[in-house]
Amino acid sequence: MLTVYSEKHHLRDAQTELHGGTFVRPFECPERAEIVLERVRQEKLGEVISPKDFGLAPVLKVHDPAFVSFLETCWEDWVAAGGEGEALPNVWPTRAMNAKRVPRNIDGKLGYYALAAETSISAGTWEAARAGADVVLTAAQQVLAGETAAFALTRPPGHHAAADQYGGYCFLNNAAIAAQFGRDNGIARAAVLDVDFHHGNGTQNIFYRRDDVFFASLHGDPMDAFPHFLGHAEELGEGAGEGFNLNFPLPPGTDYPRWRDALDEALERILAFQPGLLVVSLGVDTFEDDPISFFKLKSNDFADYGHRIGAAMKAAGIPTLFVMEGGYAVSEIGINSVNVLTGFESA
Ligand code: Q9C
Ligand code: ZN
Repeated sequence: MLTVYSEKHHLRDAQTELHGGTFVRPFECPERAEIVLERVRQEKLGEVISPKDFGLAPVLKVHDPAFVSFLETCWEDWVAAGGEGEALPNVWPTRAMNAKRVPRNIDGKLGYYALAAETSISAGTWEAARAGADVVLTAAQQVLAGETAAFALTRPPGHHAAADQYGGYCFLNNAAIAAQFGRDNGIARAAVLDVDFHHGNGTQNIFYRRDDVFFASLHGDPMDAFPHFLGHAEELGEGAGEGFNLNFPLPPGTDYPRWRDALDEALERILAFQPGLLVVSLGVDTFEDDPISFFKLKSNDFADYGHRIGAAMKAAGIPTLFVMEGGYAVSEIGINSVNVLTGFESA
């Protein structure tokens, strides 16, 4: 399997995350991608190539232009306004405010566009996120040109980012950008399977009213887990999109047999949809030792579920694009994510 990778992810190297009432070095750190790359090479997964520049057009098919401009200039606006640490929101347009305008002031803008407070915006964040979108688009193009599968080894992750919101370590929704790119390049129906521990609220929201992109997610029940306000089982899609959204919220302590049953059901529903492309939001924070999550998957389980995805997609001739999302047990992130890919290859 081909891997696409850009060194530019190093530009996303924030120093502060609000966690447990203190500032910590972010869980979503540059070593994550370095360790995955090392494992890709060690396991001889396949060639590793650099991304092409796709410009912003495919990003703007998914994201709001004013939101993208905000991300582009946020850091310099923050510094110009006297910010000393990294840019963080501190006020939100809550249910009681019914906001209709995007404020001019940077604190107002941060609150308007942020969905959570843990994720700081730092120098280089925009450039890294942009390069990450190019990584995913380059991998998507390979799959559309006939590759059975490809791996977009990208960070920062994307699945929490909505059309005009960032947070949960995510800025641009890489999986959604790829699915949309497929739609715009000859694929009538695309599916996104989100196996990250957290619900892919951004991806769900982007496609919620559409019947051309099916979204399925297995995740920690939002009653107990971030992002807390989306990802319930009764969210089935709206309007034309009704029936094209599928959530499996799972309780604390969920082990592999239970998780696998949900995966099998999701795969069945995806096959029934007959997509021309599958995008897998590949977070490995379902691992038993993940520091911020509560599922109990072991390293071997990742190979098993990779095999299941491979068996299902290969039998149906559906090309598959893996997009890196979360996973914060850094020392095991390479083993776990590459196990999914070699499991897929072995099917
Ligand atoms: N104090 C992804 O896996 N905070 N994002 C959770 C920890 C946010 C995870 C609470 C977690 C975001 C892509
Ligand atoms: Zn996650």
